[in-house]
This record gives sequence, C-alpha cells and structure tokens, in this order.
Amino acid sequence: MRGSLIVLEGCDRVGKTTQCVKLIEKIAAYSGKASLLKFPDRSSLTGGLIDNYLRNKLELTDKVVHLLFSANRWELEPKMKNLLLNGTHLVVDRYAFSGVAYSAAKDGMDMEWCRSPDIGLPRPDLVVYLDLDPKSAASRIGYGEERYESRKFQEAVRNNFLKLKESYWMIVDARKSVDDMHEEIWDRVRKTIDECWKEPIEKLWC
Ligand code: T5A
Repeated sequence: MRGSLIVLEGCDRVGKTTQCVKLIEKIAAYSGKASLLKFPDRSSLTGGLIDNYLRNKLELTDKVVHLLFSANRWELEPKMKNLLLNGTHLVVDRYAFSGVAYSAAKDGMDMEWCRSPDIGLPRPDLVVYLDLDPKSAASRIGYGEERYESRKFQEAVRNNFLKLKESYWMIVDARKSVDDMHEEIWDRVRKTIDECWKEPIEKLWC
C-alpha cells in the first residue's frame, strides 16, 4: 500500500505549519508511518540561495528565483516517491501551487510559464488550502519579516491560489480556531488515506 500525499497551501502566516504538525501526529497514530516536508527546503544548495533571497540578503531576477523554487522541489522528488511507495504518508507544507501563486503575482510573470517547470512532480492526493484575508494574516506574530509579506502582494497571491483550485482541493476558513480547523482537515485527510492507496501516484498538471 502506498502512502498518501497531503499538501497544505495558503498565503503567509495563515497557520499551515501549525496544522501540519497536528496532522502528522494524527496520521502517525492512525496508520503508522508519516513524514513532514516543507518547501522551500532551506537546508539544500538551492534552499540556501532561496533563504537569502527571502530574507532580502540576495537579489535574483524573478524568473531565476522561480526556477530555483521549482528545482528545490525536484531535489526532493526521488525521496518523496520512495517514501510514498514504501507506505509513508507525506504531509507537505507548501508545494508547486505556492510556486505559481507567488511568482505569477509579480509584474510580467505569466501563470502558464510559472506552472511549466513543476509539471510532472508527484500530484497531491489532497490539497488543503487555508484561506485567510491578508489583513487578518498581517496581525499574526512574525508577519512582515520576509520579502513577500505585504498586504497588496498577498492579495494578488490569494487570487492566484484560487485560480489554481482543482477537484482534489479542500478550502478551509483559516479564521477558525486551530482545533476546529484541525477537526475539519482530519476528517477529509482520513478519508483520503483510506481511499488513495488503490490509485497510482499521478503526475502534476499532466
Ligand atoms: N514561496 C514558497 C514562493 O515564492 N515560491 C515557492 O515555490 C514556495 C514553496 C516561504 C516564502 O516563500 C514563498 C512563500 C513564502 O512567502 P514560509 O517559510 O513558508 O515562506 O513562511 P510562511 O508562509 O510565512 O510560513 P509560516 O510558517 O511563517 O506561516 P504558516 O505556516 O502559515 O503559519 P504558522 O502555523 O506558522 O502560524 C503563524 C502564526 O499564527 C498563529 C500561530 O500561532 C503563529 O503565531 N496561528 C493562529 N492564530 C489564530 N488562529 C489560528 N487558527 C492560527 N493558526 C496559527
């Protein structure tokens, strides 16, 4: 039985990491093997460049940084596939949808062009999109420390995310309490785990 690929997405500070941590504990208790990944993975070669870029310590052109974010995912693609095929459920904090939603919010960046380098990555069985208006997100601790954390930009990113919605997405109102959101997400994740092992791992946007 293969593991399921669950991705959490959303704008900055909407509560993705908080939900990922709760989810991984629940999945491990429910069905054994579970692993948490986060993109960007700031520990790799590309991740070091991305980290410096996000902390405004390095300037890169929009297209270059977009391709670095994508390469950062491809670096982990073999590991992701191995884990899934070995029956480990993966919870992933941001994925290719963030790649497109953020880059395409910049002037002169085309959404289809942004999508292309991530075509063929493992397709998630479920995307949990946490939706929160940028004004509420801006009031949360730590907001404003990195490059993209301005309300106008986050509004454009939010619009882009909603354009990327597909049948395997669920949208969660991130104004709810941590525990209420967790209950709602877990209900859907459990169903996904119970069902998806019968299907092969699909390829994203193919
Ligand atoms: N990016 C990323 C790209 O441009 N292209 C790409 O391809 C990818 C993958 C990465 C940046 O890079 C961009 C997007 C980002 O700008 P990040 O490291 O993912 O950034 O940083 P954030 O999205 O800002 O992630 P954070 O971890 O900072 O925010 P989370 O995970 O959404 O939120 P979380 O759980 O840390 O919570 C934030 C705060 O809110 C509170 C928490 O206690 C915490 O203080 N909170 C709640 N408060 C009230 N109600 C709730 N329900 C709450 N849930 C959490």
